[in-house]
Amino acid sequence: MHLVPTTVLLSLLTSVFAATQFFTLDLAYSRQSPDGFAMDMMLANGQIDYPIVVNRGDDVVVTVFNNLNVSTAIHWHGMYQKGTQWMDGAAMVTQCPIQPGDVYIYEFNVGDQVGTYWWHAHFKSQYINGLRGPLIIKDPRDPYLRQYDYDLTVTLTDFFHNGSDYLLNNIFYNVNNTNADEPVPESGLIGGVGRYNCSVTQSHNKNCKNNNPLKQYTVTPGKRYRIRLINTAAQAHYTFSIDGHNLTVIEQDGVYTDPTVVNEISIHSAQRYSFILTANAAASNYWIRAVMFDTWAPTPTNLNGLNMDVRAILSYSNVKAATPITTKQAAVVPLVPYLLGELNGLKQTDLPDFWSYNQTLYMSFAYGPPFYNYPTATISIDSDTVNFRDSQYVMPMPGMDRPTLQSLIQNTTARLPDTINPISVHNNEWVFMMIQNSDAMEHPFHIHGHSFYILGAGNLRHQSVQGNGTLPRRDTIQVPACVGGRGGTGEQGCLKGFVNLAIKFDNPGAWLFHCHVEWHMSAGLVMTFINNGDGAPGALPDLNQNPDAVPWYAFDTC
Ligand SMILES: [Cu+2]
Repeated sequence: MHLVPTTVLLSLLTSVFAATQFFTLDLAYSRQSPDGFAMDMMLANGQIDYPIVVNRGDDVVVTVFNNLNVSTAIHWHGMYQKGTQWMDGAAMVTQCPIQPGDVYIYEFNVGDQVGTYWWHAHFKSQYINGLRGPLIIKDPRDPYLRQYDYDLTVTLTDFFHNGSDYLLNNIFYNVNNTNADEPVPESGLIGGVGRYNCSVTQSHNKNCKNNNPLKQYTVTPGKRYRIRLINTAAQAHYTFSIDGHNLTVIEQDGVYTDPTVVNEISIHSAQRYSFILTANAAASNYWIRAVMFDTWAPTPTNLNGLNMDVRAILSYSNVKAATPITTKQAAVVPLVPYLLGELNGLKQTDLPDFWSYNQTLYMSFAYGPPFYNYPTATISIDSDTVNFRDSQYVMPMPGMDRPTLQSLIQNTTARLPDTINPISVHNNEWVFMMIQNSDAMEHPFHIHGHSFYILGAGNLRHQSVQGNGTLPRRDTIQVPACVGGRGGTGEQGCLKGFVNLAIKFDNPGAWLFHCHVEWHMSAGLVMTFINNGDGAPGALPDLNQNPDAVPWYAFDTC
């Protein structure tokens, strides 16, 4: 008998399941009242949180019809897009915006990526209007497959009663917004449903119905549920819990984790967790809680009627559905993301030791109103090869500039504009990166086209967190806030928050790295990693040899 290596068997298994999956996203305006207040949203196929569900190894073909009256682009958050860099969906980075009336066909292979992702517009903060939804990759080789009976997705978001253009141009970029305050949402949604108190704002009344029914999830006693939690908010950072139940976390951002039992999960914008919930409590109705935590918290008088304590209901199928009377578990067992190790993943000792990294980057940022009183976010970088100070990212402008990836493909050694905060990396090099936070709030940073390892986090000269198990790996991580200043958190003399990351740049292309708070991104808290492939054959398409290597609509429509 011949012995076949396991890896061969596994790849055979993948190819058996892999298929080409076709989807259509028809982007259009749709009048909805998810929290009781009726307004025009931008939705795909007329549905809030339209889901895309595929299997490991699949080719995914998504035809996007832009029936809006504004340009847009759709990003597949967490997908590496290896070999299809122009499908990443970052407007003016990897493609031209899709003009009103135009079509863009996104086509990519998910490779070995599995788990919980999401799709969202990546242009001018548009996703907060509703251009967002789950992207789920099911895994026939899921090591936890036998530990749950059902698989469901729960989105958390913040909901605004105004559109993104108004919020950006009238509220955020306002000369009177001298504190760079972010727009405050009117409500929070769980599974696309929330409840707004219409009596708070008189002018809202004619479009508003009180006591909007909350989202209800019904469970069968004794059954086990994998719940995929996705934070699709513009800014809101949620503390999530379910009364009377523990949550066994098994996945973060598409990466299996060591099984970790908690009863509270703190989740930032763009992050995802899967946990297993067993319906083994007394048959009853329980509160699902998602409590917003953010910088609006100290000034609750100015909250537009926002109730930061967002609720949904977990109902056992053998009792009558009713408003729960449960309370939150008294002893909190929180999830510590900096310690949530990857299942069978790498340890610190498997990575380069500190002196062996190919490049070290020290990044800090400033957020505030230094420029003509308009909110501005800037990045400073110290590294072996790059130095820039207080530099604000400016998106290449449609009609004037080219998308960054196009500039790179056309001339892989050209100097790219400083305004995109470019950082060149060599193909396959390891980069050590420390992000320092001198601000009073946590900021969730996201990398396109890669995931990063989290080596440690904490506050300088103060406690730090570093596990001795396997390292966490994911695509979005919050940097701890600056704490303990003389005048309180975030004041002068506070201890800066930091997170240390290790990134292997094994994906040629132009990849954004940015804060996922939409307002901060719009203010310029963004930089661009540039990997030109170092001339490796096929690293980037050669448009002279093969003009059709990239679809014409990627670069020719702006
Ligand atoms: Cu931020």
